[in-house]
Amino acid sequence: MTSTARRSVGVFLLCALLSGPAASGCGSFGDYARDRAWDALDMVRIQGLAGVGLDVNGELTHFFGIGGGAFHAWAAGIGTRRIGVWHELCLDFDVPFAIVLSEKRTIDGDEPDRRNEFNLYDLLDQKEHPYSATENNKLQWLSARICVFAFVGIDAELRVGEALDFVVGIFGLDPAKDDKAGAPREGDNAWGSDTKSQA
Ligand SMILES: [Ca+2]
Repeated sequence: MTSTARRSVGVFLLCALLSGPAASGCGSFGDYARDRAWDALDMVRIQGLAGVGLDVNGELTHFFGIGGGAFHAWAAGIGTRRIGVWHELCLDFDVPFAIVLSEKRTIDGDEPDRRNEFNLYDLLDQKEHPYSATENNKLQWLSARICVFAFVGIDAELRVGEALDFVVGIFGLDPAKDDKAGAPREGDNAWGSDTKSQA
């Protein structure tokens, strides 16, 4: 079993429990329950880490942060629509007062699976794209993250925008536009290179 498959097993079992019985008798309720389960999982990322590197970093939204570092580590916990164990490379660079904020994260691949970068100078110079990200909706901007790593560590993120998506999702709304998206499949960019957002 590949690492991608392993980390999806827990999520798959959760969704199978929710959608399996319902799907046979009422497919739409099965879809609804599965999407609520994914939305709930989107609200936090929390990972225990063990590997090589140093990182101390705090971020409030994708625009304000302090600290930085880099690590290459095994991660265990909750990622984006995945539960399990995976190998992760993370590069952080946050200068106070939002001069530069950058995060690049690779999970089992060469290209960054997840990236967001903001440069205040580019904004002040009115350059075309002071912010860019691989994640595809502005709800991603509302988050609080802390990472402390020195060969072992923890990386935790409360995703306020995704919590909002979960709450209104109960009533059938989908501001994150991620319902029916399901889990990242083998070989997929989990966040979709074709959904790059720029602002
Ligand atoms: Ca949703």
